[in-house]
Amino acid sequence: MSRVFLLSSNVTCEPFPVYPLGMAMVAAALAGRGHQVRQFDFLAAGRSEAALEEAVRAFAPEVVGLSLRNIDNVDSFSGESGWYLAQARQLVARVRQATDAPVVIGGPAFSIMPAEILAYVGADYGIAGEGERRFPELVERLGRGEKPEAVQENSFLLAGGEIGAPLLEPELVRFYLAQTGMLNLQTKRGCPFACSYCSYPQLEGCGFRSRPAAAVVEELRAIRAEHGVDTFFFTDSIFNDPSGHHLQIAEELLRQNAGIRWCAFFRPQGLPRGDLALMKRSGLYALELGTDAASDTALAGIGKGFTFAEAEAVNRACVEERLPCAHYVMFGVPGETPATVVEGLENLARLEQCVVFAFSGIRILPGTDLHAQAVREGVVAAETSLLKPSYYFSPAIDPQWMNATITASFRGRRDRIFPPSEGQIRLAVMHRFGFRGVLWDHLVPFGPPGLTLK
Ligand code: B12
Repeated sequence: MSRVFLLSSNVTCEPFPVYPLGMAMVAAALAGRGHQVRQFDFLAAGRSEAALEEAVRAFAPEVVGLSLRNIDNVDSFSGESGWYLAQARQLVARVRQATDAPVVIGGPAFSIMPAEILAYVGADYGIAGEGERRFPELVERLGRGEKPEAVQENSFLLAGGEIGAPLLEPELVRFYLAQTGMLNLQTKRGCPFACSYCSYPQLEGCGFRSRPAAAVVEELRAIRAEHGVDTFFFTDSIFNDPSGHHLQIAEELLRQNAGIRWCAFFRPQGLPRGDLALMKRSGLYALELGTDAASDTALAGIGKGFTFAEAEAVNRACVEERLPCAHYVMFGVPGETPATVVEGLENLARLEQCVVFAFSGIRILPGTDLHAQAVREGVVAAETSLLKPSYYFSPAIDPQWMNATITASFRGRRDRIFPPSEGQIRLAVMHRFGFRGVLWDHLVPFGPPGLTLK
């Protein structure tokens, strides 16, 4: 049995602070193997490095685990303030002042560029991908005095039915409930789609590994009973699954009378009104839509596999069901031209009673098709490190013109948000006025009552 100190380094509050679920999942796995675990959340601790150092000293760990959720905020307008690795590196240095225990790093951000991040933050070991099996194994090998390899590459380990419950810390639950009124849970892992810019298949595998719906809902009910939480965000890469697992979850929520409200990230394709109605009855209160681009040319340019008309049909079905939805779209993607920017903005203008968050350029992630394309087109050199963000902009457009054109098109509309930092300002105001949850749903006419924000 070892003493393992877990540290969540995430301080990102865009679009809202999220409970450190990855840390809670590995904590549960470690505890299940008989290890003693202390979970420390740097954000909930008021970002106090002194408190971190004190907690590490007091616990006297044999291993420290650092959970790294974000590298950056994928917003090309942000610059240094939206880059989080310097902070993580600083935390490792601080931990080292309090202990000689080896530092192991993991988490979705780490798993995107394991070797480079390990070297940059100065940790001893890293585990890419799922931590539930690999991390306890590593802790046990270290306990036996073995010298494991520094970086363990991702291999997908757990079948859907083996994914367990997080070990939630009551103190952290209280912190996040006060911030957002919601917790998060995963109903499946994996992503079978092949969007050219995205790392989800690399992180979780190309096929869905679904948890049995009954187990998910029992867990939600247990969390509700223990922590008094009634609002959840399902963190699945894509919640709607052509095989219908999302509908099984909805049916099970109804069957077990779970009494929760929930939101998730959806692909805007194949979501007919009847399915939305079922999910709404089960507690769905808002949908985040990975529309990703605003014209058919741009959608094809990133390999989305659906048309804008399909996204528009989903928007219409949401309006008919009076379900607030938000479209996340990127401009400047492969294939984008001045004409497709204009066409895309016209398409977005037609979407009724919904919110649109627009991003300028795409954060290039290693190992993606977009990265290969960016190298081919000379947007980045093959040897350029992607630790600091590089953004893809179609060579056929002038980013400044594009940004000005988007800004002009969205002007005067409180439900059209560009750049993302603009949305952050509005959401922060709503938060100050006591609103909780995803917040953007208050900007839709049939959403909960909102503020009159310009
Ligand atoms: C769901 C999700 C969201 C939801 C979160 C909702 C919520 N309430 O939780 C929303 C849409 C709000 C969101 C927002 C953002 N997200 Co997001 N999100 C995800 C997603 C799809 C899943 C994350 C998750 O919760 N997984 C479930 C948990 C259980 O898994 P996990 O954290 O990966 O943990 C496992 C392993 O990583 C590992 N592990 C974790 N910690 C540790 C520690 C150790 C020591 C070890 C050994 C292992 C280990 O074991 C765990 C169990 O297997 C990931 C992509 C993905 N598929 O992973 C992106 C992702 C994490 N998000 C990302 C980003 C950028 C953001 C935003 C900054 C975007 C923005 N500007 O708004 C914000 C930041 C939010 C915040 N406050 O941190 C990026 C981060 C990479 C990067 N470029 O920095 C990712 C990887 C997507 C991507 N490829 O771009 N996100």
